[in-house]
Amino acid sequence: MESKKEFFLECYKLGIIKFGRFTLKSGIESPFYVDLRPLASDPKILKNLANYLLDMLPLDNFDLICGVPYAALPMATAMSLESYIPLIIKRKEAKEYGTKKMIEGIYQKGQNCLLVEDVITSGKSLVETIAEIEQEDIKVADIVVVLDREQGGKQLLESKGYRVHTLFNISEVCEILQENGDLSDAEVQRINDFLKGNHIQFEEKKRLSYQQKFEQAQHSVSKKLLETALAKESNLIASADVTTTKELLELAEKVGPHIIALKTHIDIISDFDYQNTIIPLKEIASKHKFLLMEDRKFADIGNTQELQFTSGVFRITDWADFVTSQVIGGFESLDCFKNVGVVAIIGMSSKGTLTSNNYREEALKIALSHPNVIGGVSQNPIPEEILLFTPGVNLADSGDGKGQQYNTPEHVFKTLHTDFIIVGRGIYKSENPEQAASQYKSAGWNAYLTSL
Ligand code: 5BU
Repeated sequence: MESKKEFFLECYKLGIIKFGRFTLKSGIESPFYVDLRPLASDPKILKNLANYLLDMLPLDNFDLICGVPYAALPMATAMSLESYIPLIIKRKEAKEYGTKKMIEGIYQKGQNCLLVEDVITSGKSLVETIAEIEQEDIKVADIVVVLDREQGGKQLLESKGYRVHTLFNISEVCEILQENGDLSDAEVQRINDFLKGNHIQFEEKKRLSYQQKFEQAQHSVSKKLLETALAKESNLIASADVTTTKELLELAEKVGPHIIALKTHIDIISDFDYQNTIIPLKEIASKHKFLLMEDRKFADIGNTQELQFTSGVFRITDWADFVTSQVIGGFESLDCFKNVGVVAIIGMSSKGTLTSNNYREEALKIALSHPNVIGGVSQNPIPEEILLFTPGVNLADSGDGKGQQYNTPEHVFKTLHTDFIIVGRGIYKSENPEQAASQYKSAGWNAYLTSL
């Protein structure tokens, strides 16, 4: 057999240990994550593993072998095949019918059983398993473990009189990986601190600034938005969900100085008239230097979307700087939005939305590859190549009783690295929309600065 170190590196290639930032079942954040189940999928490795484990043990002591379910089951089976020591199986839950047995297989009371475990952390679950086996009058004195996470498990079991044989422990594994150039000195230091029980600081991923995003932006509308944000020191988009032209124009005039864009649902304006609604709205937008975002959420085939975009009474193509669109119609359905920027709907803020992980992943693929797309609407982080627009923002972070779910500006900048917040009722329903817009503008800008 190859050396233990070489064997470990073979195992490591199967992806059994990952380094980074992981939240364990206990809620604790760990700098590494171990899952040895892939070892069972490589027959040569599994067989070698069985022999490495057997080599460490006084085999004459054992009448039986038992693996802790599930990860150690194939390991125990392989050890049984290599050593001819009979295997027994411990159930995870007792059978609900019939014998109600916890242990399956052929055994006699008083026999000695070797217990096999893949990973030991605190040792608490092993203590429980041993108790269940001992209840059947099977003796356990030795436990063999593939990887010791060195978090007190071995000591706990030894204090109860068990012998614990471990093939690898995490410090030695880190040393091997460091020598091999797979782990940096800083990562090893962080892991050692974690194992000593010290609080560890994970490096927060830094977001790109508006300036950096401006420099890398390809689309003219992205550039315009970022330029406006920097000039006005604002990342606020006010959502004007009002239903008359008068209210729309009044709101635009009041909030104009504080926003980078006004978001409209133009089809809810009951007295819409291109001359009287759009022409003055465009004048206010150019006076206060903000863009117009029509939240149309197109969701059809390309040809229909093109008609909805260019025709009808609204003629969105003639005045909107950018529009929102679903990507449910596929990549080519976005081709028609040539003269505007498209904000793709990746994830929605409402309770029970169907924009699942899987949907968002597929939607992002379209958004990231389509040249008309400048950004996405989402409640989750998205890649930095496109801009992130986040609605569902309110300083009072509760809901609206109709399924809307709110977050504060601090929250969305800190956790999502959002670029622009969209605020509707927080502003237009406020007694003083101008003052509210100014408050959201400061809150958004400060949250952005803090997130840098
Ligand atoms: P509110 O009053 O701040 O809840 O308004 C939010 C606006 O953002 C409203 O116009 C919605 O149509 C829009 N919105 C949203 O709230 N959530 C989403 O996921 C998407 C759009 Br997409």
